[in-house]
Amino acid sequence: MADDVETISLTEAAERLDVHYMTAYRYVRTGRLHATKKGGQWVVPVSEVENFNTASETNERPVRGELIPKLLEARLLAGDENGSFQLLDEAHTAGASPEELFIDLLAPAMSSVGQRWHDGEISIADEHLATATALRVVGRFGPKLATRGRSRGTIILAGVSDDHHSVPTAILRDLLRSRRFDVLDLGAHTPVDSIIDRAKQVDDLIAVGIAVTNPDNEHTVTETLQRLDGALSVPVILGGGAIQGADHARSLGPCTYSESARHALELFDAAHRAASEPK
Ligand code: B12
Repeated sequence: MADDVETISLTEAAERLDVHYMTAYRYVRTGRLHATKKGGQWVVPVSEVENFNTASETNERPVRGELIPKLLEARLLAGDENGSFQLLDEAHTAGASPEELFIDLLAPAMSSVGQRWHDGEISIADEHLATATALRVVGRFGPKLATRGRSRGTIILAGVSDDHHSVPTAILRDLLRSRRFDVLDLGAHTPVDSIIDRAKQVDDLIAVGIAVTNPDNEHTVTETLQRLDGALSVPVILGGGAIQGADHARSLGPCTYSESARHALELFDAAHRAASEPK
């Protein structure tokens, strides 16, 4: 913030907005009120407060859905775990479903981070900070989405060897847990032998989910699918940003293709139904 910008303390801003200090602080943490820290104290441009006041009626309600991915992206790029968490938490309190939180709010924020990295607008360090913060927020939010009740069986998720993208399986893990599956997320860059070893230790295995996000890794994907097909008798659900459609998935090897996160959830439900049918 330029030195010539007239600023006031957050306490003063709260008074001028006629809200409690903590409400004004929440506006800052969720990115609705632009503020910076000077000497350890939050300061707010006077112009921000004036602009904010004119739109006060919308600020009491949770942030409108379409605004969240952009605000969330800014919080993630700032490494602001609390602010990112709070944005999702408010949307959750306002009724957003687990799918809406992670697929419609978090995933687009991360996708925009990727596009801005690709366009050279942000650095690899920025992308890494946003990703590390996203993983912390998913980890913190996940338990809020888990539902009680009898387990519907176990699902193993993994990214193939040489694919270092770990958010796709982290997100699907919590969405599947919210549907009462036990989920073993082996994470990114998992050798196929390890997937097979772990799968053989599970007695209620429903399916294996493979996420592919790195486009330069097809031979490893093919080897993984062929090995899993030979070793396991459960469906292997394949999806992710690097899979360009059903034909592409089929060309890579034996699998059930999922075109989106929601489609993947439906396919895991179908695998559960198939596994529950009397033999
Ligand atoms: C973070 C990131 C990285 C980080 C990953 C760190 C980490 N711990 O995760 C690092 C820096 C390592 C990285 C590296 C690279 N990356 Co990168 N990365 C990203 C970024 C910005 C975010 C990924 C992410 O988390 N997305 C959010 C989640 C939610 O992604 P999602 O795909 O929507 O996930 C959903 C699907 O998988 C879906 N789904 C559908 N069916 C199924 C089935 C199953 C079983 C599962 C689990 C999920 C699933 O559900 C998920 C949840 O909603 C993306 C941008 C983007 N558009 O995603 C680029 C991006 C994926 N990366 C890209 C590239 C090219 C690379 C590199 C090759 C760059 C390079 N030359 O070095 C390397 C490859 C490294 C490697 N060996 O993997 C490109 C891929 C382009 C393409 N598809 O053609 C992207 C799109 C950036 C861009 N715009 O160009 N990357």
